[in-house]
Amino acid sequence: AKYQRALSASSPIFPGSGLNEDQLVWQDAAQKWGAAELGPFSAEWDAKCHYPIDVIKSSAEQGFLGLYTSEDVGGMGLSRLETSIVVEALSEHCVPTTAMMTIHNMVSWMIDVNGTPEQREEYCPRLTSGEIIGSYCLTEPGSGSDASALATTCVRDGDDYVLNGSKCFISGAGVHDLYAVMVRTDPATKGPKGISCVLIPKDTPGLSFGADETKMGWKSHPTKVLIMENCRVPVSNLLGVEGKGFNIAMSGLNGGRVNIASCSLGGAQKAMLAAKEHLGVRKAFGKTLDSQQYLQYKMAELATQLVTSRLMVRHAAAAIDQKDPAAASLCAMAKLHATDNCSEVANGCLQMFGGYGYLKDYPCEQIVRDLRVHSILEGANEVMRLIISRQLLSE
Ligand code: FAD
Ligand code: 2MC
Repeated sequence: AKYQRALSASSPIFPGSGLNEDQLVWQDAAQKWGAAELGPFSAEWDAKCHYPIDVIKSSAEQGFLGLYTSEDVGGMGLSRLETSIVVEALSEHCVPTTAMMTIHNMVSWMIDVNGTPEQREEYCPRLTSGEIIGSYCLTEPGSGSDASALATTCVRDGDDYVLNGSKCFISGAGVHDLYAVMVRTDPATKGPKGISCVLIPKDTPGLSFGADETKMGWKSHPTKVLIMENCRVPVSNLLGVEGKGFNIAMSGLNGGRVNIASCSLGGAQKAMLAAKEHLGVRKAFGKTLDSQQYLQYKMAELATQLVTSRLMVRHAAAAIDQKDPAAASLCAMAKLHATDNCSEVANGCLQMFGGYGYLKDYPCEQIVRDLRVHSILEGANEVMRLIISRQLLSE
């Protein structure tokens, strides 16, 4: 049976607005899979801090673990715009699980475009098929926003690299199988040019993990410190060339930022659908809440914030597809605008539930917690302002 959409095309927040047939097919597939495999379990995973890694792995059958990875290594070869549409639809059903899938997709793409033929062959088919899952490791205890100040050392010893240092806040750490780690191969060169990207399999001697962080949201997957103590990998695990690791990391993050912003869209959309339904049934002062003009106008404002966010996210995704020279700034703008606005949308929807909004029995409470971190990670929104203003003022 055809999947029944939650909204008709005449709704101003219909996410299929302006999409072509192929895009609508992908959106439907993601909606349908998310509604069956994520939505019914998301609250329980959150409450129990359960990481549904098996569900993530099973999504490979739908193509969701290699959305924009090339087809010759098992990916779907989708555009970033199509990827954003899929990610938004999935995250309507579970924000943190979808977000984790986007980090994995980013790692898969980084290896696809920067890897040697041997690396592509070794890793990409296993990543896209869900046999292995990847993490992205840039942040260190001493360097978060100022990422190119990273201090993890990577010294060549014959045919090996020996790594020492630590990464913090690593999503999926301890569970995932492959870590794309940004390290300093040239200690004499401070800043971005001394940085390289190295692939470290989980079972590598010298690699260990800290305890699970206790978080406000994104509770259904682990976040841990990753520790490298004389961790030895073959030189063939270098991704790209020495000194280009920061560029690889940043170009991965452009897509990452669009995808995280897409996760915010899905969360906000879900919150709006729930609030809309609630206003139609909850009575106060003798009539349902949707007859209060204040709430009607508030809904209109929130819907406008949601739709402007969606437009910016899709514009930024298309900018990557079109190799637009302003893509990095457009991605930063989309992330800044969408993550902050969608958090406001989710919080505004929570408010419309009154006291019930604060309860875990209703969806907005979890969405507000899950969306909050999107303004911090994959580059804090203050850094997005830095990226935009640098490019704006230098042109
Ligand atoms: P800091 O850099 O110390 O910044 C602190 C505050 O100062 C922020 O508000 C920041 O915006 C502001 N600030 C800093 N510099 C400036 C400036 N020049 N102008 C104005 N304001 C400024 N990292 C990974 O590498 N991989 C992961 O998988 C990953 N997953 C994460 C998951 C979670 C749940 C969280 C919370 C974080 C994750 N991170 C991950 C790390 C995340 O990317 C960093 O937390 C983020 O980049 C900010 O770095 P920081 O925490 O060191 O903050
Ligand atoms: N796209 C493509 N290239 C980029 C880029 C981008 N978005 N940002 C920087 N670069 C390139 C830049 O063009 C330059 O290239 P080249 O040397 O070839 O000319 C190189 O990278 C160095 O750039 P900068 O000179 O701008 O480097 P700087 O040290 O000033 O840092 C800044 C730039 C602040 C923008 C960067 O450190 C940053 O993005 N910080 C935020 C860190 C971050 O996003 N962390 C997220 C961790 S992952 C995560 O949170 C997850 C949940 C997975």
